[in-house]
Amino acid sequence: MRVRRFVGDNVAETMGKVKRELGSEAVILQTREIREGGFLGLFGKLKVEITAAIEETPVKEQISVPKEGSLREDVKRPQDRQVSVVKDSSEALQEEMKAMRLLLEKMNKQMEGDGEEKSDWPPVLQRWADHLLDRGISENLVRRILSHVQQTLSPHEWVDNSLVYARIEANVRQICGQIGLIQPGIDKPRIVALIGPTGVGKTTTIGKLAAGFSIVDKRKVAMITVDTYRVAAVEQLKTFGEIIGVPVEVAMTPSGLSDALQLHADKELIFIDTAGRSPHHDLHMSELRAFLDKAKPDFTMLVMSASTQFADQARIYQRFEDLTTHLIFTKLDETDSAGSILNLLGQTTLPTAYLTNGQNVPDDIEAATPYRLARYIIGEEIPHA
Ligand SMILES: Nc1nc2c(ncn2[C@@H]2O[C@H](COP(=O)(O)OP(=O)(O)OP(=O)(O)O)[C@@H](O)[C@H]2O)c(=O)[nH]1
Ligand SMILES: [Mg+2]
Repeated sequence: MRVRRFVGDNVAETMGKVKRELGSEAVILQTREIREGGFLGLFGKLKVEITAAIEETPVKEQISVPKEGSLREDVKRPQDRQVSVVKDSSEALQEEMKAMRLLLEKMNKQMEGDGEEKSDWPPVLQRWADHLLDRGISENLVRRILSHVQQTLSPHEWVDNSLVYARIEANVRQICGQIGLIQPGIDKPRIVALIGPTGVGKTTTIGKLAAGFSIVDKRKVAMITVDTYRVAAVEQLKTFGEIIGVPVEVAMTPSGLSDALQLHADKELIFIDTAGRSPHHDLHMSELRAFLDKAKPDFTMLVMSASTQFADQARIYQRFEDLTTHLIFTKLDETDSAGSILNLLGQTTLPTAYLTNGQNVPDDIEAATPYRLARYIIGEEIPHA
């Protein structure tokens, strides 16, 4: 890992230097304001200092210790980060081993016939059971949905595919009934923060929402990113901002976030993009909490990918639950087993806000409705005998 210190007059200029020297994949290790010149640093010019690093070598070389006394105090800190990178990879290994152990336990249970209790359905309903299970809906929910079909339709109606589909869909819609969409503020901006694990589509979804509200609804919108961990993350939001004509601020610290919010007090909507957080990483979670404590968003939307398997979704949900007011499901175009969403919605009273189904900004997003959710969850096709 190559670690470098950059100094500039402001964040944008210094980030530009980082990008030019180390490229977009550089990782920001530390950002702070410093005074340069002046007596003992007093009354000097306020500058921004960014310490950044780029991965160049295999992990084992990251633990090389710098020569004694060769680093100044402020440049030493990144070294702590290097250690934490190594710690991170050992945490990841532990997680992987835990996941493997769970998988083995599950396989053992299945081999011993000790899995979830299987229901026996009349053959005409069994294909529906298989279809719903294939789509990732849990055995318990499938049992609940098909019992409802059995109880509300008479046996001669079970062969009527459209009737059974409609009954299942109505039941699924009921489970997905909680919906909550963003309403722009009237006297002061409504603040909307998107949170969630890495790579689920937070930034892309903010781009889609900001474009929709500003271009289609003609609302006054601003975006703020607190994801300053990677240079590329800031660039990504800035690019969206430039294309759709929405201002983008970069906030390095919770108090910087307050300032950025203040700057846009005249807007109707402010979107806050956060860095992807591993739900297993306590430090990351407390950093996120510090930003949210400061911003006090009106809506804190947990973004989850529909293509994540249910066990992981459930863990992510548990970890972010107390920060979350709404849910967003992304990547619905990437999976045929969005049933995991139903398992989750069956266990929460949090409303769903938006669904995204592709990479195109701003088109691939829709407001959630119980009807659309049910369509994604059950699929459109009728299972054949
Ligand atoms: N197929 C598909 N891809 C999507 C969707 N939403 C986002 N993506 C893609 O997912 C990838 C990650 O998206 P980002 O918006 O950067 O995700 P993020 O959650 O901000 O990621 P981090 O900031 O790194 O945590 C990009 O390639 C997006 O184009 C979607 O609805 N469908
Ligand atoms: Mg992002």
